[in-house]
Amino acid sequence: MQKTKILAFLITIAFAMGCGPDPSQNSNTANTGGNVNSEPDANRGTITIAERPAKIKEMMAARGEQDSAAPTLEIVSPAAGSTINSSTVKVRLKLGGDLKGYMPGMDPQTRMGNHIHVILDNQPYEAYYNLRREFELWNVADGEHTLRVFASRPWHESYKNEGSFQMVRFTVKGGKADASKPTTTSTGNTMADPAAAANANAVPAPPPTDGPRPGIEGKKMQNSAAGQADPSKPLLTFSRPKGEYRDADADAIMVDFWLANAKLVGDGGDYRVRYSINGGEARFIDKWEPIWVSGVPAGRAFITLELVDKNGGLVDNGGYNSTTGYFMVLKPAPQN
Ligand SMILES: [Cu+2]
Repeated sequence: MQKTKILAFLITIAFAMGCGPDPSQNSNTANTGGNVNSEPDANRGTITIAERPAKIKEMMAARGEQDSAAPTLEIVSPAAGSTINSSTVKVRLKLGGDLKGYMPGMDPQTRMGNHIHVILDNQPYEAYYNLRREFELWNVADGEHTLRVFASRPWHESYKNEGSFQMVRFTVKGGKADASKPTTTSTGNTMADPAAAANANAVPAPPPTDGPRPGIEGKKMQNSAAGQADPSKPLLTFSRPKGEYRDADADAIMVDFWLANAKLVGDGGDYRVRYSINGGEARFIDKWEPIWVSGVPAGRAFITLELVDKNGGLVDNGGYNSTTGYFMVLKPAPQN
């Protein structure tokens, strides 16, 4: 009897330690929350936190001052609250702020460069490089939508300064989007520029004013509608991981997000970001900065990112504060 009591007590302690958030843990390493599912599963791998990869540190150094720029964006179009009578929504942005040389644009050789992450509703972001031309969202369904944008570095890490993030709501009415073909295969890092679109075979031959054509960046959208996200309330915007991670790039995968109207506990605030990879152990990010995770097994993977309060309760905002993103890990077979 006594033994049973002690055991029950120990289990209670273990439960309290293992399942409750620990406010004393303010760093982003190894602070473990509860198990979403404690069953061992080979597909989940053993996730560890990696250092910022040397390759990225080198890119940061090579960029000099630009890496500490504070770019700001303004959504010129679609205007907040506007109604668009077309399934093609033209996004036009104005870049400002303390740029220190920051300028979006794709290097034709490396196919990399500074760019803007453009998010319709809560879909995965699209990359927008040439701000001199509009970015087109194709096949946008009738109804209310949310557009979110923020400035990004070539390796998809967002600029986190005030004003880098913007959000508007708009409506599409009588747009005649084709709801029967809502989705194109998400190719992740690859922009849907005309060449890529031709390669992907994913987009059927479009009419000349809606779809891929020379010089126009754009993407065919999935069928989605706006959530009731309040731009004045705590809002977590999922950004990375996305797309494909190959070989060495799969060794350390960046998890990055934008956070509005909320401070994480490690930054002196009241919130935490909870994440879980492939349905595995829930972990916490307590400082607003990217983390890199190692050990994600090869294959299709997913990550759920959630904004929670100190007690681990989901902070809801129109359904956007809990988002699951899918990505692909492509590693060479281990050589024994
Ligand atoms: Cu990006």
